[in-house]
Amino acid sequence: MSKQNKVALITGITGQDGAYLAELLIKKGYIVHGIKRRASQFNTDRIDHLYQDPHEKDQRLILHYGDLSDSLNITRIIQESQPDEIYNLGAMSHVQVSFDSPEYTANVDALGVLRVLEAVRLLGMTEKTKIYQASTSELYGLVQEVPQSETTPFYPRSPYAAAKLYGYWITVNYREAYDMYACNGILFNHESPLRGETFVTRKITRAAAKIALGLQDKMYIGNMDAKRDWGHAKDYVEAMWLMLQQDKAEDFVIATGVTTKVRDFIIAAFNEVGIKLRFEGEGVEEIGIIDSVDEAKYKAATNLSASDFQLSAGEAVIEVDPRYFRPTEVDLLIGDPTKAQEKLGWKPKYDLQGLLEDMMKEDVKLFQKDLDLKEAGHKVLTQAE
Ligand code: NDP
Ligand code: GDR
Repeated sequence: MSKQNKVALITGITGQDGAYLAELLIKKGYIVHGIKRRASQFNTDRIDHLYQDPHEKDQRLILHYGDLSDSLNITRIIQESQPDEIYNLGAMSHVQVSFDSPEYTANVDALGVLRVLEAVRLLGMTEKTKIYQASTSELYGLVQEVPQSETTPFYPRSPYAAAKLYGYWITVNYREAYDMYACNGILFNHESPLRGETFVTRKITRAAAKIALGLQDKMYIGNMDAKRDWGHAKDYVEAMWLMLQQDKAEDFVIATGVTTKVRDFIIAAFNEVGIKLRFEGEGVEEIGIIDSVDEAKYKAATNLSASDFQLSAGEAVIEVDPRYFRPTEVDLLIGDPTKAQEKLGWKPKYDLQGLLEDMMKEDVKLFQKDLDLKEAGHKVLTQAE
């Protein structure tokens, strides 16, 4: 292997962004080290296509067992892998779950960042190693101004966001105190076919695909009035890499500049499979009933004809369930990516429609397999999300 190969370490490599970033860096000729957590079952689905047998020569992807709550482990992995670049993507990343596990979230999402920075400092690697910290638009929380930019004040609204606030500032502090190349990407929501199943976009695309194929007849949802600036994860990992290729470490907002209501994302997703929804009522009483099926669109998406569109209860219901409401909500996110466009030359390739089409196509494909199993007489399990 050439001496020119840069070495990167990705925490959170088994997650959505970790998988796309690992693929991007390997394409660019990097040797990629990643930290995976020990689990009782394989948890590397998203990166299995990049996996190499550890006995092969010229390893491009090297996985280490580890956890951001374990400073000895983090320090050892950094020492062994000697990375030129660290992408700290590992986190308990679900906002609602952070209300259930606030202490764990703080340990991983706040102190985990400190552990990475301090390991690089203690190992005397501050001149060698550049660090990317996965900061978030959740830092803006309660709306102070729109669109949100690098200068907008923060007002976190969840244990997740409060922990990420510490991660943001400790990164800035290490940059200033020890002259480290450490920067924050303040990324707005980004999604993909690899998105975790319990985030709202993926929950919706999965439900629309299953409902279209007759595998499910109802979707429970939380606050449909929240607005998010949704981009594609493939575009966003490109921005992470660009942030570490500059002369000077700086923090950047990465966003599309377009915001959309959860409700409109639902309508658009069902529209992709030719199913129109009608919303009725207000608040928790609000339901949507399948109104009609666009024969051509439905057939194109599912390979079925509209007469195959059968639901057990006769109608697909979108039911608001307060269990998905958060104790404190972030109502409106819309980012201003001007600085990233000007200084990094970053420009997303996907718009919302492109993102939605990619997600719906993959989810229909995924559940078509379930449909085949069902038709062959197998039981198909569905799980509440
Ligand atoms: P995911 O939830 O898909 O992935 C999170 C990753 O972190 C997984 O690999 C997970 O491992 C790992 N992880 C969780 N806990 C620990 C721990 N204790 N020690 C080590 N690793 C751990 O998140 P995304 O890929 O969507 O996001 C990547 C990062 O970017 C996160 O930090 C997130 O907070 C942040 N972010 C995400 C945005 C988004 O819209 N996606 C927007 C802004 C910021 P496992 O697979 O074992 O669970
Ligand atoms: P978010 O993403 O909290 O913005 O955090 P999520 O998709 O979970 O929620 C977006 C909005 O949708 C509303 N919502 C629901 N959310 C979920 N998960 N499930 C539902 O049933 C539902 N119904 C309505 C939520 O209330 C919210 O307003 C994501 C994560 O990736 C973070 O790690 C990241 O930092 C931010 O994006 C930017």
